Formats: sequence, structure tokens, C-alpha cells
Amino acid sequence: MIFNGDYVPPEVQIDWLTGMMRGSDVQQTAKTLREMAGLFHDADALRGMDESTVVYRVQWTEPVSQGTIGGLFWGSTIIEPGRVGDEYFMTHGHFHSLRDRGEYYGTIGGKGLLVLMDESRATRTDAMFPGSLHYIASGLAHRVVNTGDEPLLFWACWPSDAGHDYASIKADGFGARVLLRDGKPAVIHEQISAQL
Ligand code: M6P
Ligand code: ZN
Repeated sequence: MIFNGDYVPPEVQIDWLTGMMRGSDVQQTAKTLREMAGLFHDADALRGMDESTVVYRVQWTEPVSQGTIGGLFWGSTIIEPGRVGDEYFMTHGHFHSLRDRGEYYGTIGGKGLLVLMDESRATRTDAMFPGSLHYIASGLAHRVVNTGDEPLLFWACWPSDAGHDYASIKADGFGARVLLRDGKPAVIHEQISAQL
């Protein structure tokens, strides 16, 4: 029986174009430069900035509890335009704790790059622009970089049992950074140290 009366999903409204969500179940967070220290490569540039600067905001709804098998979460992310030194503002980025869980991102406004990395650190990027839809296959870490001069807004849908694994990103970052080079964004891949 599908409708057994035990479960009533919370009511949530979304504004597609602004990314705003309303409803008793909506959660939100704002990530500042202070919380992102260590993720940007130019520590000196970071020290010269206001650490209360908001880099990105996330709103989301969890209609079932985290870890529930078969459920879905839904949310928006807005990344401000800006840079730390030559490195564009970005999300933290994460693997899913359960590696075999995928995700969808869909872009509404702004422009940027979706950085994808597998467990071997092989990294590639996809262009994000209004209307771009991104199926993030299971096993890939994902980070979004705002390379434009206006906020970058995208919606996301991910499994309720995916979880966020930030530890390896904190320790090793991604295999590529998106930096300002010659007046435009460039994807700079890390040097692979020679194997002995
Ligand atoms: C998307 C989803 C969320 C994620 C958010 C910010 O909305 O993937 O699960 O939390 O982006 O990304 P991060 O957690 O890597 O900072
Ligand atoms: Zn994810």
C-alpha cells in the first residue's frame, strides 16, 4: 500500500529563479571565508580579506531523515562572485560517504565550472550556465566554481543516504584548481610527482 497515512511530506515552496526555499522543513547554511580556510591555495591573499565574507549559501529540505535508503533531498546553492587571490570562489566540494550514490545539479543563473574528481584524483570540469544539467555519476567528488561576475545559482537533488565526505577534500583538495590566468579562468591541473 503506497498511501498508508503514516507519512506526510513537509510542505516546501521554491522560487526557481532566486533559489529561495520556504517551509518549516527548510534548512540553510552560509559558508564564510573563515570556514573555508585551507581550501584556497593563496593563504596570504586570504589573510588580507574580511573572513566574515560569505562565499556561498545553501538551502535544502530533508523530507526523510539522513541515512534513509531510497529517499531524496533537494536544495539550492548560490555562490557569490569573487576570488581569493587568483582563485575563484567555490563550494567546499565532497565525495558522497556512500560512494555509489549520484546526484543532479541544474544551473539557473551565472556561469562557472563543475569540477569532478574520481578516487584516483583524475579531474575534469563541465561548464555551468543557465539551463545546464549535470548528472554527477556515483564515485565522483564534486565542487562548483563561480567564474563569472554575478552569483552562480544551481539546484541539486541527492539521495538521502549519500552523506557528505569532506575529509579527503580538506586533506588533499581536488586534482585541479580554477584560477585567473591572462584575464580569464583556467583549469590548472596539479603536478603529478614522479613515482620512484
Ligand atoms: C549542493 C549539494 C549539497 C551540498 C551543497 C554545497 O547543494 O551537493 O549536498 O552541501 O551543494 O556543496 P558542499 O557541501 O560541497 O559545500
Ligand atoms: Zn553531493
